[in-house]
Amino acid sequence: MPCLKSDSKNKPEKAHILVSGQIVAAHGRHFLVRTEQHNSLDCITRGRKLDVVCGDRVDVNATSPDQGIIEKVHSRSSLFKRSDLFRTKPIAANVTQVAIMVAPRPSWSEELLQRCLLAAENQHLPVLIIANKADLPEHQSLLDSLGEYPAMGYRVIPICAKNGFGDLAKYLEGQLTLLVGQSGMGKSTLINTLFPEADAPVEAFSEALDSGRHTTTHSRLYQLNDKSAVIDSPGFQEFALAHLSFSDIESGMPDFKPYLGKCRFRDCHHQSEPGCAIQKAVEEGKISAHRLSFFHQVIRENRR
Ligand SMILES: Nc1nc2c(ncn2[C@@H]2O[C@H](COP(=O)(O)OP(=O)(O)OP(=O)(O)O)[C@@H](O)[C@H]2O)c(=O)[nH]1
Ligand SMILES: [Mg+2]
Ligand SMILES: [Zn+2]
Repeated sequence: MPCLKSDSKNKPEKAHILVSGQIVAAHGRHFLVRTEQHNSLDCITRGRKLDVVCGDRVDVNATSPDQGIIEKVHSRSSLFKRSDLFRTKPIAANVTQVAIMVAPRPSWSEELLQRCLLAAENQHLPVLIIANKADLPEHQSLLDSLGEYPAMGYRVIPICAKNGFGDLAKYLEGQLTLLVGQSGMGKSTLINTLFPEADAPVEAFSEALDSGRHTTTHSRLYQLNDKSAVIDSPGFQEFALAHLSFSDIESGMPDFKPYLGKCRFRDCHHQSEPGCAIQKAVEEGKISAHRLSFFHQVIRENRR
């Protein structure tokens, strides 16, 4: 129940109401909060330091029937983010799984997919890989390229978001799913298919540049039912992981797991050390060579 508070002792009292809710849209320093009473409030934060993202649970001081000030952010069960040397870019809070969308056109990047996987692993979030645009002839080669990911524990779900969502709905049930991916992969198209009233902006990608047009500029949460929701997010072209330590990166590679702790040297960097269990697994074809070079690339980048 909302509780009534008064501002001062003697002056005519300006009552305000404290309510709890969830951030369903974040536009710079403006936020849309959906309250537990199912009202929508346009909000700003009390202090500039208060970091708020889509999915956050917050306490709001409702200053009018449709406006408020965010006073407090509740502790988060997860925070999916990327970060470079200069700043951290939180993307969504409290999500329970991450759906990474890829598609054959515009060109998708396996490296960006792997970076998202590391960010999700770091927050212990299960991942769905959505292989969109099943109607395009190049889709089979996309699926072939994703062939090794199920063995790492990632479900690969082919869909044609333009026309439907196949059996995806069952994977969304009971989850707060964050939908991420490069620009132009079809995230907002899927949102519009899942939520016909959503009217999320969608735009054709640029054939000339072979890339999306960054159509979605702000994250937005769409409620599927009482227990399930999906957050659409802006597409990206890079995904830095400066917040991850060597051991975060190591333990974020599920295909490395059976071999970790088995190298001759405890501080092995899996480069050219003798008795390295990871290099041996690569030689024996148990880990793909491109996964080890991706690992070294992220480590090198974070060292800089
Ligand atoms: N052929 C085909 N095109 C699709 C499909 N899904 C989406 N598209 C097209 O892909 C283009 C980009 O779709 P969006 O939904 O805007 O992509 P997005 O991932 O939200 O892009 P950003 O908001 O920029 O991150 C649009 O022209 C869509 O019509 C599909 O299943 N098949
Ligand atoms: Mg979009
Ligand atoms: Zn090693």
